[in-house]
Amino acid sequence: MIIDTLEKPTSSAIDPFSPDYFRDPYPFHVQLRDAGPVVWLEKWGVWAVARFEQVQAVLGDWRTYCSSAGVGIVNEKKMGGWRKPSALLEKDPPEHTANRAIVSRILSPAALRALRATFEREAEVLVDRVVGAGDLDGMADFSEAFPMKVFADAVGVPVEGRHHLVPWGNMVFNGMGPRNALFDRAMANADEVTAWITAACKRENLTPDGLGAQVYTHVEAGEISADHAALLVRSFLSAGVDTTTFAIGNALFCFAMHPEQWDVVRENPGKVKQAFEEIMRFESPFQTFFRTATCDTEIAGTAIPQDSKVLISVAAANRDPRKWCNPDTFDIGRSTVGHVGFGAGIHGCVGQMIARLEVEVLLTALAKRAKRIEICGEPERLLHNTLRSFEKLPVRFHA
Ligand code: OVM
Repeated sequence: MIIDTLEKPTSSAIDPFSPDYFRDPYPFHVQLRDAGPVVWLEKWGVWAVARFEQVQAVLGDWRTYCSSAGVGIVNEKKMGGWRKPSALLEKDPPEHTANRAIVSRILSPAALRALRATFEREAEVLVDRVVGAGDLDGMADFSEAFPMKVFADAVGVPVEGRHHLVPWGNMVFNGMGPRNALFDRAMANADEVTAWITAACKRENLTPDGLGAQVYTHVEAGEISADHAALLVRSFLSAGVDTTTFAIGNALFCFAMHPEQWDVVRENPGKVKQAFEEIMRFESPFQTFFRTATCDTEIAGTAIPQDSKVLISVAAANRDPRKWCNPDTFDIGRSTVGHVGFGAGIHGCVGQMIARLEVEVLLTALAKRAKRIEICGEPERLLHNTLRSFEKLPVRFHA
């Protein structure tokens, strides 16, 4: 493409991997969106898109903005990554297509229907345990407890050592950021955690009836190798725990801060689904990731050279006033159509239906029993390179 009217790039000193940003990213999102359709981030030497229009355009154009150089800040094609690349997240078509088809079928609507009754039973058990139980940590005791039970059971992960899923998720998602203190802390026990995860992905360590075991039916059919199956199972364990844990934590916080909207849900549990979409828009758990330019290109007249890393702020896009009315208002009654909390395009979250099932079932059970969700202490914000939620969320569920 020949472009003769290139804009002078807008640059910014904003650091999206700094504690100030993690504590409250939203004022920075305003600045990034208002700076222009694409912004040069001086601190890290990467581009950033934060407006809805450009986020959607970049996510919709995998040929120009690839995933196979990693979706973190590091160009893994040039530098290598800290783990073997994911067969889904860090692949482009055609490999991505075949791998995604396998996982997508395993997470089909029929498969999820079969999980619902178990999820509902476990939601009742957990809600029973927490409602009226006094001061709790909404993260460890509720938000993490549920996926760690139902999702790990569904995949067929061994119960023994299951706690390794938490530091693994921390490695995966903090590992997409730059080599800062969060990155290093996440990797502190990497060898032990990786060894456990690697073992857990093997056929002989998975329950015979779970989602993980189903990946291995494609080995028996001669379509993929056992190593490749293990890599696909690893995606379940990487993408499926932190994301849902933090989404549930964000839901608790939103409803604690907006008790009148919790009342609406309690009176009409049919509204839980729509409420969850608003939570995904308003407090997207997975806020920041990257694509890499495969060729010299441009965004709204600004030249983006080949191999540029482009930071995508789905969280900023989800509050772009160019797209949403009163974007900073949490409103479970609004239309959330088009939110990019699950990403968009060919890499749009393949697990979004199981995530929705988990959260819907859990919040529905909670809505039946808890009149009020009270924040009973100072919430401790999660400082994290790519995810937004809480480290600790002191909470009381009132019967
Ligand atoms: C994967 C993977 C890891 C993290 C996130 C994700 C949001 C996928 O290993 O495939 O999707």
